[in-house]
Amino acid sequence: MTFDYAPAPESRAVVDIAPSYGLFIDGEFAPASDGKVFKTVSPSTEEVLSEVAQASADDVDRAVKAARKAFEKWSALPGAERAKYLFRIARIIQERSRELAVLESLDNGKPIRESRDADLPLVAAHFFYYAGWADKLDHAGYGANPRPLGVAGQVIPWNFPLLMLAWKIAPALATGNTVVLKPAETTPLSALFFADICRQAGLPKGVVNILTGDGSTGASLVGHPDVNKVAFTGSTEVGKAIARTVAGTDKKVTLELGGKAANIVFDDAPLDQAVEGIVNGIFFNQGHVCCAGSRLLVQESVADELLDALKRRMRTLRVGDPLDKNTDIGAINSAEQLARITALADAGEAEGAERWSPSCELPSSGYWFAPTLFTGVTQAHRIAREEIFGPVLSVLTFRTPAEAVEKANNTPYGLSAGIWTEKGSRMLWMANKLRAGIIWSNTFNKFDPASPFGGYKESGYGREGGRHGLEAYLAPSSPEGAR
Ligand code: TAP
Repeated sequence: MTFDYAPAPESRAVVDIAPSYGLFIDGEFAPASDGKVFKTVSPSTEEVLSEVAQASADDVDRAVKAARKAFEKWSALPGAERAKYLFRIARIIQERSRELAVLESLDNGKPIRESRDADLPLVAAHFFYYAGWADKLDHAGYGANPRPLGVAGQVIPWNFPLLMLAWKIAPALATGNTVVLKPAETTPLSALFFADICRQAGLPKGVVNILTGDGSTGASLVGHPDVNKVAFTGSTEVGKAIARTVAGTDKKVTLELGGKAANIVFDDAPLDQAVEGIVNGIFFNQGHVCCAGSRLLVQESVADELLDALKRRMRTLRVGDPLDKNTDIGAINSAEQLARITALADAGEAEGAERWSPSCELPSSGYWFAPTLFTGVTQAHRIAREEIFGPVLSVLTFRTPAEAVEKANNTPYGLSAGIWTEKGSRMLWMANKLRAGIIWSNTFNKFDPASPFGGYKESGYGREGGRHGLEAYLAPSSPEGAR
């Protein structure tokens, strides 16, 4: 299937999607051992994009064996040699970035402007960043000759398919581990294209294996006795199940789970800038963002002014075709996710919050949800407590900084927070009081491969990104310092 993404003939970019894909094991694409397949659809059209192999427990075993075999040589390569492969992968991603951006928008539903200008540049940046560490691990602060763990079993969600893959695979390979990765069921395609990039880069067979499948494939991978390290991004519920599976084993685990971030606006904040940050915080990627600013806490004295400006701005948001460069909000990733968002928004209304959306026409096929604002929200409402993972903002007010902190921290999650104020002293005071792994001030949703990312409380443990991200893939060095 060929898709044209052609705003102008001279900037034509095309992605070729095959009618079917196999699993990527030991450098080859092959069908599942029991022949099972599933369909992946475009959430903006409900059109079937391709049929993909559904990995069985036997396939998991084959992939882990391939990764184990490859580990011997891969871990023994000098870091500078591993770096060459990672740099090569990063460059190919840059070269193929338009194709990959279109693919990501088709399979996920996200606006092309975001996949092109945010996801893809960050994916390449991650590989470049960790390529740079591969020959400097002795200087990472883990003692001389830090050792890789072995085979990493990695399970990722559907909201940033290629970016989550980069967060997982780049540090694992840089540190000398080999990988078996399972992408989410609704977004398998970019991981399969990445498998092709690994071949193009000449990566030795078995170093990266991609197993498409559902939750049962993820569970088999996590529970496989020869997996040394588990890296998971996804829901808190599945994260807890994974923690139970690995309890009592010597597997090392990192969990990046849900969030319910407070975006806190003080009366001295630059309000126009804050409005942009609020919009970016909750409507970026349809709100399918674990660190989304889904609770707006606004100081009472500026609440009316801010909400007026926010509504004006929301009226300008365009919802629709992900491949249109003017689209701000694309499709909801799946019918199931749309049902979850709808149910929670309905609960918000039923519990007494006031619902508002700008008038906007939604396409007739596909999965869509208009940008939505709830005012009159109390801390007891489900929309203030539960992760919606959609374009729905719950607004609460506060009077004092202490009250803002109390409300912001009143959640089982602890992933991120935003602070909008002109006062540097207040930023620092708040940053110390907020129980969140990432805190932005006068900005939101800023990412950098050099910056560690991860949560407190039920948002999980471990950090990805930066020097800290290496730690998750390294064993402490032996007393002799020998590998
Ligand atoms: P999940 O249902 O948790 O799925 C995540 C991944 O785990 C998918 O690949 C899924 O496969 C797989 N999986 C499902 N059940 C499993 C099991 N029992 N054992 C092992 N793997 C299993 O989450 P989702 O719906 O894809 O993503 C939304 C959630 O992820 C949100 O709560 C969001 O906050 C969180 N999230 C967190 C972060 C960070 S960085 N903290 C980033 C992105 C998303 P299937 O696709 O086949 O179900």
